[in-house]
Amino acid sequence: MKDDTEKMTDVSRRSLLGGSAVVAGLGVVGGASMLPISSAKAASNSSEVAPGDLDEYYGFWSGGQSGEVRILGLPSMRELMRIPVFNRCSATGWGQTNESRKIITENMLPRETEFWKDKGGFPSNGDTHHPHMSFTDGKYDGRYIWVNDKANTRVARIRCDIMKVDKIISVPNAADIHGLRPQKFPKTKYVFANGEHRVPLPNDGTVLDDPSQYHAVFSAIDGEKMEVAWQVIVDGNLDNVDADYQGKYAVASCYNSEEGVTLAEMTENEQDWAVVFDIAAIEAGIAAGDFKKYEGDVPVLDGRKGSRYTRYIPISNSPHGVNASPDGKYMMVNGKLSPTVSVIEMAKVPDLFADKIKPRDAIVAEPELGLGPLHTAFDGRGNAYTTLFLDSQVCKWDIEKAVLAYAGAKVDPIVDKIDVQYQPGHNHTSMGETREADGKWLISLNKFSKDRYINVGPLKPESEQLIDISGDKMKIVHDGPTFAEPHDCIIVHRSVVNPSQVYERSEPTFAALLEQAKADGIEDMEDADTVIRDGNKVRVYMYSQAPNFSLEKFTVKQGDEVTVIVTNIDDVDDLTHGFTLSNYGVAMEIGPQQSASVTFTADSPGVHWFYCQWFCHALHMEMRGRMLVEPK
Ligand code: CUK
Ligand code: CUA
Repeated sequence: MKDDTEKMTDVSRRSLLGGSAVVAGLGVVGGASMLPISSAKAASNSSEVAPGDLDEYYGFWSGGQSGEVRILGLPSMRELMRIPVFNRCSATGWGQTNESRKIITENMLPRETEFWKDKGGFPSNGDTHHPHMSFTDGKYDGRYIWVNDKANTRVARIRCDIMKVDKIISVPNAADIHGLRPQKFPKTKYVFANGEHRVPLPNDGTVLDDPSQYHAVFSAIDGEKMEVAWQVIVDGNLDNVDADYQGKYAVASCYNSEEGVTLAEMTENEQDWAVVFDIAAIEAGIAAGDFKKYEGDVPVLDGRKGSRYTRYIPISNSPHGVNASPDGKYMMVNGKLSPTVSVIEMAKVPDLFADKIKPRDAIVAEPELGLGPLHTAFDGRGNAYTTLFLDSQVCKWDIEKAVLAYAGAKVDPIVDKIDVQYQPGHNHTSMGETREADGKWLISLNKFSKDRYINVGPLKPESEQLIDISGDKMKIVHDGPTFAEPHDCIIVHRSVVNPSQVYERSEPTFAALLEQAKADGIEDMEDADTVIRDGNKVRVYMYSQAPNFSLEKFTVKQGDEVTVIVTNIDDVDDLTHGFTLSNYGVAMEIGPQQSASVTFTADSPGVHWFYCQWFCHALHMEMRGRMLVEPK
């Protein structure tokens, strides 16, 4: 590996030395208009955000196997918030409150509901990889962020006004959602989701160890309704995906064209492929009834080779990331085991579907960048930035030069390389997956931190590095450790996102609670200090206002099913209260103007203090009360 690294550095040095000759030569070949706009002004960003100053960008980070999504501020790289998604959160009660449990369980498939019935009701882990925001006209519109769960084949939606999940759906027929991207144009209608692993269809035990009967399934989710709109069976498997800037196509990578089940089988072929989906053809196919149904009442079309819904473009060798350039012209398919990135020209795709060109003719560039290209980001000035996993580098390259070189011109598209510490997976530029790519910041999400931080034991953090890309040369300006394991992120200008300070009382996620209160005769939760008994069901209504709960105590009987409903009537920003019930494993967040509830069985008799766990007032320690449980 060391030899390779040294070799690559040499190559990159040579390319850089040849840089001026390349530009001179290019003038002859392509004409002056082909020259990249130079950013030689040596612009430089400041990554310093002084205490009290605010960041310019929001970063939305997936949390990998932690199951969450995190919000960072950029360029300071301060972690601002964690959004529990597929995980169970001790701080906020996500996964425990009735409101979150409803969101988590309401769209489970019947077989899952059955499976999880005696196991807590739902899985409490997840594996988030790809958080992506909703688009309008190729730009972020600040409404939603969708994210996949590879571990349990789900997709969640985060509402950006409250920065909480409002929908989670299970995807039938597919296995293990990995790649995920929303449509960019005209407005996100579909969220495309790749079922990475091949399984039998239906996967009910009738087929087991016969991989020839396994399938990978591509899904289009209606992002507004949060329902699977349609699915397509493909050959091979599905890794990453991106949508074009016209709303017409999606492109997914496949690293297992072999349809193997062992490592040796999956890596056997020199070439795999990218599969292109024609959205209009698929919608026409559904209208014409050309589909079958399996689980979940979803039309499933056959998009295997020879179908009119798809085209397969051969790509060497086990490709991974798929990234649309912000001008909408190209789709980059990153080689992984091949040192190349294959550039699909989207304008050629209609000819591909019309069979006027061969699949490989849609490729207009294939620069050799270094070892292990995984993902590519863009600066909006014609440059691409590709992570090289094996070389532990980011390679900056000129897209148009790569196109010229592929056509035979003697030009070197490589502009710059920088070492990152170590083994980068995803990278992302500020606004870089939108038409408004602004070329200021690049983040490299590195899988290994090794010696970069003081030792914390055998489990090391991952490492993320902030790179200034405003000048000709890339410059690392910040290292940050991170817990398992952000795969991907987006960097969104703060002007796009405008979250609330307090909850609206009309908030839909607790509307059902207010209905129940009304039925219990409580018109206004702001006056609630009521205990309703309904057989062995007890509903305890109280409000919180720093530093008080409206009930100093309440009494229930051992064995009662108790629901505690707390409304935070403070309407000051940042005045969150909590409700923790000692020795019952109960805790939840109640944000300003929020109502929240939790249900448990009072099977432990005696005196149990409840207290507020968000430090809210000088008398926060005194903000508590007693649950008295009478023994049977
Ligand atoms: S994947 Cu992890 S580095 Cu899940 Cu987008 Cu490429
Ligand atoms: Cu309310 Cu602490």
